[in-house]
Amino acid sequence: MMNSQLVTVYLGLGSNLEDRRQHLDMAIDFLKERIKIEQLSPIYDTAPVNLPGQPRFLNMVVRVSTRLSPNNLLFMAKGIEAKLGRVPLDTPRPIDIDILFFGDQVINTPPDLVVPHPRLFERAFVLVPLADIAPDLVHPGNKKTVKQMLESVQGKDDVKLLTDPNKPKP
Ligand code: PH2
Ligand code: MG
Ligand code: MG
Repeated sequence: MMNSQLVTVYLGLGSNLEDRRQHLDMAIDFLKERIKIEQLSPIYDTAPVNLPGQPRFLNMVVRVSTRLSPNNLLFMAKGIEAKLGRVPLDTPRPIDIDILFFGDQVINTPPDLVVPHPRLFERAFVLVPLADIAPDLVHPGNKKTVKQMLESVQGKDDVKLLTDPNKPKP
């Protein structure tokens, strides 16, 4: 079989079920078994968006490189969500793994695979950590950089820096 291209992918991770920090760590460990983790953003404590009454989230962004196809990567991400106990209901989730960017590809096969993520430009909980590791990344649809999208997004004040996972734990 022909080897497919190595592609840089940005994943958004979110948890709003305790232990949130441990759920992020476990998701990263599962990801490491299948794809190469290149960089982790800091972790932010964020107000829930469009989920009234739900607890606050921890959110972060991960840069990975992979030869998996978008569909296979999505399948893997759903598998990790299931392993961490996610149920397909509107209840607090141990982990949500979203494909934010897949190289500079534009993929439109709703409902499951729409890349870049259709709501990332309006989500401070995605753009703040993304800007920490990829401020100059250009959105292939709207041609804006992450930094530019971050300037016009609302809700940045309730995206609070928790900790930088790249620094050793105290
Ligand atoms: N994810 C959602 C909807 N709302 N809010 C925050 N703060 N963080 C999330 O990850 C999040 C959300 C849908 O996946
Ligand atoms: Mg999501
Ligand atoms: Mg999701």
